[in-house]
Amino acid sequence: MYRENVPTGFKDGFLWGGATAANQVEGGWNRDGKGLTTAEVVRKADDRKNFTMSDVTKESMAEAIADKSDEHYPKRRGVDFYDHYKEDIALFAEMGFKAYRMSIAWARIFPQGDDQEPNEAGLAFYDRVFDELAKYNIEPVVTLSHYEMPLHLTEKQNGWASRETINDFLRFTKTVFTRYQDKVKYWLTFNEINSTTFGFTGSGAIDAGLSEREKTQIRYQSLHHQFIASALAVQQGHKINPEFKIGSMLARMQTYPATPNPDDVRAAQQSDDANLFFTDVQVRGEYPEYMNRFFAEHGVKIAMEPGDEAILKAGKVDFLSFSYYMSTVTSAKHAGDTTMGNLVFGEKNPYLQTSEWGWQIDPVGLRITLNTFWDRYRVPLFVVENGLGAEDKLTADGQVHDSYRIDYLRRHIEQMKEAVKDGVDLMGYTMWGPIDLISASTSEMSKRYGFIYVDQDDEGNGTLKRIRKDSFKWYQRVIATNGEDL
Ligand code: BGP
Repeated sequence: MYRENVPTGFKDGFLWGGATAANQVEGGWNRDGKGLTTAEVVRKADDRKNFTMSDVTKESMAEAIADKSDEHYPKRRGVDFYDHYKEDIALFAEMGFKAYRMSIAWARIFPQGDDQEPNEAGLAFYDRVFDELAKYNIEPVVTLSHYEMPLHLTEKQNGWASRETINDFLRFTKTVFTRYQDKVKYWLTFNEINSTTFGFTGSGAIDAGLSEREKTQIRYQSLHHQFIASALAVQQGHKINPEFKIGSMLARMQTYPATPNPDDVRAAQQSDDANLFFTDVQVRGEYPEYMNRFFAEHGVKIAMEPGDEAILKAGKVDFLSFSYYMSTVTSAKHAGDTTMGNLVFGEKNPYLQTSEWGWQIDPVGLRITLNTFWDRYRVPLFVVENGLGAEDKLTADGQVHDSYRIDYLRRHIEQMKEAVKDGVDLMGYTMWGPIDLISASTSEMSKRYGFIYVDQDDEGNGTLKRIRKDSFKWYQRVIATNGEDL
């Protein structure tokens, strides 16, 4: 639409805040009737490799179930938000948060996943959290499934590999949509839904020992079930409260060609398609053609039921949210040096620096991504994760001087503002991990993202004391000036 006045900055009511996930902050893994989840049976990795359901076997699961401690499973302890939520929310409020993205642990509400009645103590916990947020006018943004599910559903039906899980999920979503309909307006269905095709713990489908082809098959079938569950949840939610805004959530992988060689450019385009596929389904409401060729070439056959296509069409999301940490590079021959990343490995970009974990820092890529999404989908966008994992050090004066984090966030917010001036409709920004938490990929505590330091080490030793880092004051000012003073 033609307009003479271009936006000059973030809109009024912009949702500034931070994002966490239940299995990375809560702890209290067996309190008040909660069941065990898939995230709580993955052992702490000895190296810094990503975790997947391939790290879980029937034997390791049995071992984990028998182990009633949190010693080898840091996601069972989190940072004890379960007992510290009042203190933590007060700190978020002190920074001026307008929004707090969090997830509900499905197994607090339905401990086994297939229970017919919800666990009242679990529901009551989230009531307390939402009421606390309301005290400070902080809007909750709730992820329904963030990298976990009740473990019993994995034991019984191999998680999302089974179509039956859709019904279990919808019983859960109906319960929480109904219970919290006056307390929560913004919902996300599946965190980083593309993680399922990498076999992450959100899929709950064990694939250890399968061939690559079999893994691909089971992962895309699990994904299809999640697509259907998400589309049905969108419809269910809108019926319960038409004011609900329900979004999708993608781990965005901005990909560049290694050179201007058209073969490399095409390789990068293909890699980008492989990332946009998920939002194509959830925002446009149908499988895109280019995936048919991929499925045929990889021997994947999606078992669809009659009516599935109509469900996807009728369950389009209201907005698109995504995580953005880094960008990556692709070439036709994959000749370059590789580097680590969020979900995927990629080739090195000589123009970019990396985090201590090898993730390539690329603020301009965020502007490119925002423009790509807006151009392709024309729905409001929400950056619900972005941040820098670093090994923060407490200095002798008991402080954390994290100028590197301020620098990372500032540069990304600057580019977000550029995208807003480019005309992108951006709803908000919830950076990842406002309080230090357990890393999703490595289960380390020492990979810290927060404005708030938590005194706990990788082994779980520490007082759990919360300490404001230098970045705390900085973000407070950013929010107070609606992103003008960076
Ligand atoms: C995203 C996940 C988060 C989170 C973040 C940082 O992929 O949605 O749960 O943890 O990445 O990743 P990590 O914890 O591995 O550093």
